[in-house]
Amino acid sequence: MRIKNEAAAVNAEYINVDYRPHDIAVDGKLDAEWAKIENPIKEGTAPNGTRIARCAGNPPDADNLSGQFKAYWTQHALNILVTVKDDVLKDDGGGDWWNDDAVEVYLDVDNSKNREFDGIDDNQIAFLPGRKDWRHHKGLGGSGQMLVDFIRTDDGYIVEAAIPWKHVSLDAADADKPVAGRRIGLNVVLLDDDNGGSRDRRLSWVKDYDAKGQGASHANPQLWGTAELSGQIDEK
Ligand SMILES: [Ca+2]
Ligand SMILES: [Ca+2]
Ligand SMILES: [Ca+2]
Ligand SMILES: [Ca+2]
Repeated sequence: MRIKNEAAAVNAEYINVDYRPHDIAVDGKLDAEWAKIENPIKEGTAPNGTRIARCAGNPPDADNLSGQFKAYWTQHALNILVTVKDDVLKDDGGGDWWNDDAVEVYLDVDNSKNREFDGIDDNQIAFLPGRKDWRHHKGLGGSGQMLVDFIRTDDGYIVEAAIPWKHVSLDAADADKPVAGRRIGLNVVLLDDDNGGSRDRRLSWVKDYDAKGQGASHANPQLWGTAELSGQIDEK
């Protein structure tokens, strides 16, 4: 198991990720299960989800761009819910989808937290509400079917996704499988474009910007937070 390579330090950003037997339903509706997911963090709990609110300088108005996420794990996938407020949805970036509205999920499955993508199990996956589609931008892109629901709301959008462990290098069938106690590197990022052309703003779960105020976690897994898989597998 590559878990032995886990970085010694635990980042300040840290959540517990509970186990559930079933992945999300791709049905165009917010799954009821999410209301029961709390993702306790080290100091207290986050009943409405963990806020994605870090940026350089002043944060935007909540209606312009704000959001939170929740997660749970199954033997098949990491399930994640990202609820986003965004006043104007844009999808004109073509191949440069990072200039549009998007949710990015970063996963370092062995929590090695290298300074660069390790080519083993570090992944950048983008979910694009304007196209109801996703991209595996950096990482493995292995087998396993990605399950994704995009739900438009009055003030933005919701992404529900089940990211198969096989897709990001863990295989439930072999020795390197998801188990309670395992820690994975994680970050969740929101991208916002409101007027077409290039991206307008960006928010991150972890504080990840460099001295120039640019987001740096897209290239540096060392900056990512930590999610610990918890709970018991129900074998029935
Ligand atoms: Ca659903
Ligand atoms: Ca906006
Ligand atoms: Ca890694
Ligand atoms: Ca927007």
